[in-house]
Amino acid sequence: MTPAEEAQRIFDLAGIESSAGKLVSHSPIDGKPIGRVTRGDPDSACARAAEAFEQWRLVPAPKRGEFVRILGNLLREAKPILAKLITLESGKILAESLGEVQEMIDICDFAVGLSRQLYGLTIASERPNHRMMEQWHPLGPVLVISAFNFPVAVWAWNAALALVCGNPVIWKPSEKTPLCAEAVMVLVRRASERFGGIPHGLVQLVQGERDVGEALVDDPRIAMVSATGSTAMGKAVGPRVAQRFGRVLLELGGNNATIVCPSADLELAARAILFSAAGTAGQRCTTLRRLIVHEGIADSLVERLRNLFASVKIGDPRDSDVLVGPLIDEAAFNAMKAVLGDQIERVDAVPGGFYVRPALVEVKAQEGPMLEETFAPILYVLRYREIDEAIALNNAVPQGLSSSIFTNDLREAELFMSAAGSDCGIANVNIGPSGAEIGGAFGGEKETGGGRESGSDSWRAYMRRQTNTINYGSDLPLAQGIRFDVAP
Ligand code: UN1
Repeated sequence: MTPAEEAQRIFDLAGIESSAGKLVSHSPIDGKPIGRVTRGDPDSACARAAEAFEQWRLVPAPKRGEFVRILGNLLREAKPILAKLITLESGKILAESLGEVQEMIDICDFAVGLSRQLYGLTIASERPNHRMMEQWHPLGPVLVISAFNFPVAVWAWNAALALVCGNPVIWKPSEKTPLCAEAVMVLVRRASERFGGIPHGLVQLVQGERDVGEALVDDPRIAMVSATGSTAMGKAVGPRVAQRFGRVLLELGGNNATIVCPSADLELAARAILFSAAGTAGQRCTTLRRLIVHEGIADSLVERLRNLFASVKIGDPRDSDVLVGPLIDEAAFNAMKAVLGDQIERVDAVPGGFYVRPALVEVKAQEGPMLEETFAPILYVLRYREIDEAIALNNAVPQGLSSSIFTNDLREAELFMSAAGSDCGIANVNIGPSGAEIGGAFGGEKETGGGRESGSDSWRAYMRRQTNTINYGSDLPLAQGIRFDVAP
């Protein structure tokens, strides 16, 4: 079956209208159109979200969690079909698409538990008969801007938390993967029915291009913008939201490194490096792009990797033995070609798609395109002598998302994770930099934007903190012992 035929079957089954609208979605598998969607109206979406907020913020948080629980259960049921659509529209292999839906399910479970744990502190007051505490209140409508490479999971990380925190959600998906978003909205509507109705405008999808995104970003009714994508996009979004004192959560480009030390288990390292560098055709923000190897083991590791890169099966991501699907589009291919020139190895898999063999490039110094995030499977290899030098190389790029070290030396591992170690938001030991679980906070520093999504206490970004001081006595002592009495 062609991607278009297979997609049509999914739309019929799910009841998705995909033949109208001006915005066309293409499958990277063969480059052909698979459906169309209609451009949304940012202004009315913001108005509806603001209205929904008035109601949803008053619903008890565990009850809000109940809605997310229902959505999570529907995602469990829809996992195979939604994963298939992700593969058709984003080009990632089916195993990874199933993993992506699993991330959605996992974050729903996390958020349900969280809905009973939106804890504030109580604080000892310096004044007699006084008590201090913190409360966390809903913030307001949250705009989620998501990228093509995780067309649904990143929305779920944000939406599940935002909803239990009491906020409406507006979703502006990538214009490259609008149909996956439509499919998720079918499940949201079904969840609403099972829940007994949610406020109209609580969960909305607004399709469109850059101008639609800009109108949403600039709208003062949007309390928070959570944007995932390139550093260039974040540079445009961040200041616009700051200009109106809105809140931003940025999860932008990565240029992730792995250090391989002399004591490392090379078999383990090679497998992890292959997954992190070639998985999702090098189009994860956590993709491994820089390998920093100790000179004593570099030759044998590079040889092992060259063999793995040469044998990895590239092709139609629907085939179960394929590990690397197509690049998202021609522009991605051209970006890779601009770096590699004639060294680029295009693979003739499905006509119309852009399939490439992951590239391994040995370099002497960290410079030029290696300092940028090229969203394609290019792994640069650098050699090092001393661990301090390796850590300095890890940190000497503008981005700061993920990083990892392979070592069986406790001192090296701890140094890498210490204040003098990796400067990234994520620093792993004996696993690659990609494929994080939802339980941890996800995001990074420097040009990666500083935001943290998903697990741990990331939920706080979606709420407003209120400090309360309560006097239960009959005197009025002032803080810092200040006297302010009128003479009798
Ligand atoms: C992204 O590429 O935007 O850690 C997110 C990972 C995935 C998420 C990546 N869980 O690779």
